[in-house]
Amino acid sequence: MYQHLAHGISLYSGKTRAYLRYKKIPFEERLSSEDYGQIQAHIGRKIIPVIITPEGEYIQDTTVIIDHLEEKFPAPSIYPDGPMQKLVALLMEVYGDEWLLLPAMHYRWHFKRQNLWFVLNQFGDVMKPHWPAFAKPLVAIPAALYFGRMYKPLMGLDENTEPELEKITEAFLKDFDRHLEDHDFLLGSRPSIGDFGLVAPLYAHMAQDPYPRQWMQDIAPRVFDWTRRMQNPSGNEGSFLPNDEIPETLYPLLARMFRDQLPLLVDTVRAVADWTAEHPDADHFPRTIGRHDFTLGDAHGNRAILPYQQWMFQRPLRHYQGLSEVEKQQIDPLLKKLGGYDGLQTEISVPLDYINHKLVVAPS
Ligand SMILES: N[C@@H](CCC(=O)N[C@@H](CS)C(=O)NCC(=O)O)C(=O)O
Repeated sequence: MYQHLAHGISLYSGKTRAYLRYKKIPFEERLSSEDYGQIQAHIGRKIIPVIITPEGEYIQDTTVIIDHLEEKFPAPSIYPDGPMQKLVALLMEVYGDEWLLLPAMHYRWHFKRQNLWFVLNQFGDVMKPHWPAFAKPLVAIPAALYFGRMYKPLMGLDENTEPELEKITEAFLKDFDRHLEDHDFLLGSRPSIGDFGLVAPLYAHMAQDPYPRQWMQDIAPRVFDWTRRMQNPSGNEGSFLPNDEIPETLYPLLARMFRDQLPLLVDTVRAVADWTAEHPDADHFPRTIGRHDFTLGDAHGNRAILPYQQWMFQRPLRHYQGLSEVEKQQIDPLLKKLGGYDGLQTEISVPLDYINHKLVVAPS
């Protein structure tokens, strides 16, 4: 039996929970202050979700957890065999994990009047699960004050960028909803790593917190249903589309990722190389390494640079750059049309690895 140290209110927990259920891997989910103590001791910081394997190993980071379990439970794989579908799935994982985090934080914390009571109760349940219900929200106030403020400067959200983020998120939800008219998941009737990446922000927070939940049900009811399908798989999931097909209804999602997120990922690669040259003695990367400017629709913002995002970006990049010339000839016209071609030529001069829960320069 695997232990899933996770919680319903936690965005990334929704990714691993959906995966564990889809793969029918026996697990127990729990989270208490004692668990957090163990997480601190084994991982070095209080972060969820964490998996404890039947052998007692602690694993953190949803991507590391999933890839560890994919080796043990290979079928049905969540990585498509088709090179194009695999690229799209890996790109959508990065988009869900690292970009849709912005709307997830915004739609939780900016709409406090509608969300705060729900969030305080959930946070209180994590922090003091055995306290009486009336007292739980009180204990959560300091944490809510912290999370409710820290994300804005980190993610470059302010009165200029927030309205643009809302427009972009609405367009994304409507496009994804349109796609789900014809398909159960991104690439057919079987979920891929891309679906698991997207469901992290789209379940908790977007399809659970009162304000975005109602909004999603109104403007993108199929996306709402998909979040439920992802969290409660029927067990009958089928297959990826034949012939490595990428449905045209995914083009707007990819184009949006290439326009909004890809420039930031490319600039993060540059910043990681610069930082490494400036800190030759550092044995691992801090969470942030300075700040960079970005564009969101018609607005300009400034946000923290997260080297972790390079590590995630390396996954689609390595896959794409490892393809044969023949495979690339099939893929490149679409990448050019949607605006992703140049970004995917990025050369990583300082590859990163995630070792002992720390980001380090990959050993050569
Ligand atoms: N990239 C990580 C992100 C995990 C993460 O940020 N988890 C949140 C809860 S949803 C957390 O515990 N944050 C506390 C922290 O980062 O210190 C993953 O995929 O596991």
